Amino acid sequence: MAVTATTIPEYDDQQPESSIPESQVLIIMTGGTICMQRSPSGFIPARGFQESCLARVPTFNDGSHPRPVDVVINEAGDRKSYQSLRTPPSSYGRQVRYTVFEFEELLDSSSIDAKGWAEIARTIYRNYTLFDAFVVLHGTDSLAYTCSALSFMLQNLGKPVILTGSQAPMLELQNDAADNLLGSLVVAGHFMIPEVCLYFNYKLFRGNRATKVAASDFAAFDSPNAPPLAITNSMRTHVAWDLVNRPTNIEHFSIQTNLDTTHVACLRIFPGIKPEMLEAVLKLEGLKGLVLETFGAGNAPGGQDNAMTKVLADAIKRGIVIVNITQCLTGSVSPVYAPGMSLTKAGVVAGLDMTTEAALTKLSYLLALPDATPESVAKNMSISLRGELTETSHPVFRHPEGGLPERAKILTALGYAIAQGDLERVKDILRGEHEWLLNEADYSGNTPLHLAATSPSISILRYFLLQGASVHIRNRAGRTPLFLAASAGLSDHVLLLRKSGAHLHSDEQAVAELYAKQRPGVWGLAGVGSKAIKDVEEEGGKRYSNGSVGNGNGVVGSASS
Ligand code: ASN
Repeated sequence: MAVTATTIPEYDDQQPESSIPESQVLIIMTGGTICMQRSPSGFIPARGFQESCLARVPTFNDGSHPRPVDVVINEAGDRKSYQSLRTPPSSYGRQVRYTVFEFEELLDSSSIDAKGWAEIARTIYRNYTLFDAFVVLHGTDSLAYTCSALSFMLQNLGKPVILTGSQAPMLELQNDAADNLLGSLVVAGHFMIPEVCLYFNYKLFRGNRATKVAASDFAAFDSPNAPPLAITNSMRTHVAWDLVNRPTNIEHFSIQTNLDTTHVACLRIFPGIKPEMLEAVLKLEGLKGLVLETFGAGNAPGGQDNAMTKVLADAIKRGIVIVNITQCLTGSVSPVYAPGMSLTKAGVVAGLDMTTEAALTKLSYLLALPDATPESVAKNMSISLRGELTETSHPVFRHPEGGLPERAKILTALGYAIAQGDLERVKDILRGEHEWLLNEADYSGNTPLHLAATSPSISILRYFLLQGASVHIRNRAGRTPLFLAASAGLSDHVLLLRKSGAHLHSDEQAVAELYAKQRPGVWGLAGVGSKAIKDVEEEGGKRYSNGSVGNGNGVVGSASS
């Protein structure tokens, strides 16, 4: 899709670049009320959001005229230079630099479909290594569907993707647009939450748990079966790190774009529904999956001679996957009542506590996977792929607030164990309640993964990656773990990090190129010069036949939640 560039303010090369640490965020504008303006036919999306809505607002523009940023604008990999803006420093001592990339066609979100989701996914994929995080501006009407769809389409996501919108346009006097966008930018630019999230009315929800609950209230979204991942108040943003989902595979970020929404349907059971009605839907040509919204804990009317159950069982025998989710706002389907049990016996899959949006988009995603069979789709519908459902309920440990000295002590002990290459001791320290340590940074902003990047034991590095440690967090000097491993000349460490999706940050490139003159080998593996990621993968594949790495969580730079 083509794009339009914004023009204000001009880059001023006489001004020094800011010395305050900053994160770079790409804002992707798809449309929605947030950018709308009045017209004779009602509110319609308007172009030029950065220029008309952000450049003139001090909280979105510190007036420093930063240099433009490159955005990859198409499948061919063409780059275009965009004016960027910088927020004033946050209370965490960081600035967020961003630019707005507008889709050619801006939509009211009621018109978005799988093609639009694919365009968002592709834009993120093309620009993944150029930015620290992504904010997607979108209408609220179908926002929960887009969040859910993207959460599945973005595979092994290692960076924050935050969707937001507003109930009132940014250019209206009383609006929620400014706070929703600023909150999203701050979260994206400060906290390494590697999930597709929805930020609205000061709350950050897991995208595939969110649902629109109000047509005009500012509190338009909720995630009834999962607490918010973060809440912003007047002091700061509190991140519930123990709830954050992290990929734990040794895999690069990838996307799956061809969701099969044309072969799925959703039907809400109601008292008195005739089995023939259900049968008519299930006999639709090409139908492969149905989300059935049932009563309470998953019950549907049995009908005379269990006619309804028979219709369902016949469809399942024909290879249609039927997923049972509850019409209730909270809770899960479970076969405790006889009607629910008969659905299970007929082969209906329990969608547990998924939202309709998550169930429908997950079904579309799974049906489109290569080699998908009704059995594999049915099996995966009951398994949590991206935190979209609760498989079993187990108590979650929360570390008490305010224990900084204790935290520092544990982190120091961990640091020593890493430096000594003592994997067993590392495991002991991390075991159970100390998982929060993966997010922690020491006084110089080094996370455990930074320390492990130069540890004598590569097993510690692999262990952290498998626990979901983020490869993208930078220390106070702006360095990634990959940079440290390459500086130390540790080729195996570099390869393992690269295999997990690590790349040099654009701010590190110039220095890395200088170092590469002395040590072309290891810096080549780290991504300097002609060494393409593919070559490194192949080399890495020879050394590491299997395994998985997360590129998980933590705080961007050295801010803490
Ligand atoms: N109709 C608008 C949309 O979804 C609603 C909004 O954004 N508040 O695009």
